[in-house]
Amino acid sequence: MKIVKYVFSKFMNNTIKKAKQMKKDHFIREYLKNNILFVCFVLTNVINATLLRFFCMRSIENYLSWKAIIADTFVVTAVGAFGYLFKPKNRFIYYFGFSVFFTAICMINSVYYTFYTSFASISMISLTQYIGDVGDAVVENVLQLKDLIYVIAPLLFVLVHIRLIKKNYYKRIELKADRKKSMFKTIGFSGVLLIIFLMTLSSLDISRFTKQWNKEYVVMRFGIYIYQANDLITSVQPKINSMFGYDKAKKSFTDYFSDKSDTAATNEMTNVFEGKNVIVIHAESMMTNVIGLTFNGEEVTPNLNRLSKEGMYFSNFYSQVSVGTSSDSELTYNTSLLPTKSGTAFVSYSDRTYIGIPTLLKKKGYYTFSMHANNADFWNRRAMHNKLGYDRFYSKADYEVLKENVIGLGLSDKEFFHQSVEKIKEINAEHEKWYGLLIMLTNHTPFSETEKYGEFDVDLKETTLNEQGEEVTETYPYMEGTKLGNYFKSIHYADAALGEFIAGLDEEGLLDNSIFVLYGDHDARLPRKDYNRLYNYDKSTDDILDKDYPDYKEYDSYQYELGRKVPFIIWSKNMAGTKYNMEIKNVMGMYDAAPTLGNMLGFYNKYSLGHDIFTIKENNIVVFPNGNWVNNKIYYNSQKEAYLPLSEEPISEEEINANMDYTNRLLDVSNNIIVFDLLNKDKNKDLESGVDSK
Ligand code: GP9
Ligand code: MN
Repeated sequence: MKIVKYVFSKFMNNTIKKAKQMKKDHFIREYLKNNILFVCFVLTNVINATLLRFFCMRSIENYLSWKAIIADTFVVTAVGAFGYLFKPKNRFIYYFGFSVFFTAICMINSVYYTFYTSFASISMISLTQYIGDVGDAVVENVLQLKDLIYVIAPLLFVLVHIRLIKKNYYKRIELKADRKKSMFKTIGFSGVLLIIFLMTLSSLDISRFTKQWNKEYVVMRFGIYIYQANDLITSVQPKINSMFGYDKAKKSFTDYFSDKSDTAATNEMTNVFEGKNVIVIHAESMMTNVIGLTFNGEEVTPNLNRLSKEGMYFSNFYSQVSVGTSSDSELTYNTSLLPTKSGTAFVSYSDRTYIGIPTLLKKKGYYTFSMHANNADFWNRRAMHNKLGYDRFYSKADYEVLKENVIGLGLSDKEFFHQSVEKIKEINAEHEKWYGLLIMLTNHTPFSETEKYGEFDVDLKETTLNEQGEEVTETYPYMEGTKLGNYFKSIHYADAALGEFIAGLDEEGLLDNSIFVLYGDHDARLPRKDYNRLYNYDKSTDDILDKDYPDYKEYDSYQYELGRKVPFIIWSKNMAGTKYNMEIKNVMGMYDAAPTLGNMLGFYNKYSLGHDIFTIKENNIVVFPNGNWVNNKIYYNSQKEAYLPLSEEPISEEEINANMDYTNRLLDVSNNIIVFDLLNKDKNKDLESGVDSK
């Protein structure tokens, strides 16, 4: 009896399952039958977007990135949902129109990627000099099959449409259709997709999305359609920002510069390096606190230590970056302006006028170049290096990038420098005077490829004598395995690369008539707790010392913020022991670099916001984009509205208020210059003569 019951229930279960399955099949079939145009629209456009990723970023996790697939499906279904508002016979026009539009996005990006290894941006349209380049690119590239493959989508669509007409499809579904219901159901479905998508986003995804400069990353995570919409917004925003308030902005600009001299003040450093070749190193994430640091007697940065000892070392130098990190540093170093309040100057305001160091040196007969073995479009450098006045930008395409020479983001610094020496040698042979910027890359967060940095222990080794009088070495983990520890290994590598570069230049005689300038672009954003471990390590517990311990060195939020200093060094081969070999302790910011170098090399830009440190000396103040500021006496945190005294000198409230006003004024003037393009002679007719804006 039990067996009969069992067999019967098994039979019934199977029958129900089959019935359900049939119902499901029936439902799918019915859905497909009634929504064939919509389904076709969604599939073709999602496949196109996936194909684009496949052709551009040939790695399986990129083109099959499910986050991007969900995002693309969301966009296409959301757009497609409104197709239901049209009568079935008119719906084709709507879908076809959008299909052509989406296909165009994929095709343009496909062509653009082949040439620039990056995705297209609407803002490029405003950069007229690029239209020609891209136009040529399209023509030369038009025959590539991979760029045409996307056309299959709208063509297929037309074929489906013709077949549906023949089958009298549109009339048939006209009778059944509840158009609004279908639309709301589809919107509901795309809403679910959106929620799923949003839930998968990490804070890194969101931050990269808002900055929009790492285009490959954004396309990989958000899909091409959202990327392009975001690009439209970020491109249009600066235009909107600059539509209102021009007169007020111009007045604040004129007022600010009215009492500034048209010529530079002179001092003991004026023109001392005039006519010298200049090599500038943009040292990625290099911080001042590594200088002089040792582990088990070994220097973390022996070469940097040497440069700082032999050269002119500015030991209280701050970078002034905002969300534009590397690019903000380049902006401020070159133009003595501060980052913009929203967006980034390099990405959002690349069509503005800038007075960069290279532009000014070109007027003195210099040949100017920049070198960075990464994609030229990273941080929109292709456009901006031209704007800043570099005659030539050597980017990834100019370097041989073998797989074995890649660390982190790209070509290793050692290999980059090695290949760059050859290029500088050629430049030196062709040009009488030259100025070049080299942007390092390997010492970039997350500092995780420690096996590639070479041997450098950040543990603690202690050697003692045992009872028998033999040496015994005890090893404690100390900074091993921490992010800061990995940073030290990485910076040790970067330092060695610098050492090899200097030796390479010297071998070719390229240091003989040159000065070498190095700036750290920004801090490495390392955890504060790691610094606490560095300064307060308790080897007996392998942990941080107790706060009550007498030797405990508090590394509080102020220390952390002040500890974000970066090195600024001017060095030349035989500088050691000369009058130039000195440490300058006055606070200094990235915006003081151009005026200081200008005084030494013989150029002047009235519209600098920083100062020549040898003129302003101890009266200098460094303004940060978040409204904080520091001078020799105080570090002021504007978010906390609190300060840390840095000297014994008394501090008055008036002094603090005056500095706060100065900070706000400077940030406003800087932002206005960029947003309203106030250095453009054609737009700002009152601009004084003598300033040749590009
Ligand atoms: C990109 C490199 C790093 O080419 O300069 O930029 P960052 O992430 O430091 O801004
Ligand atoms: Mn950087």
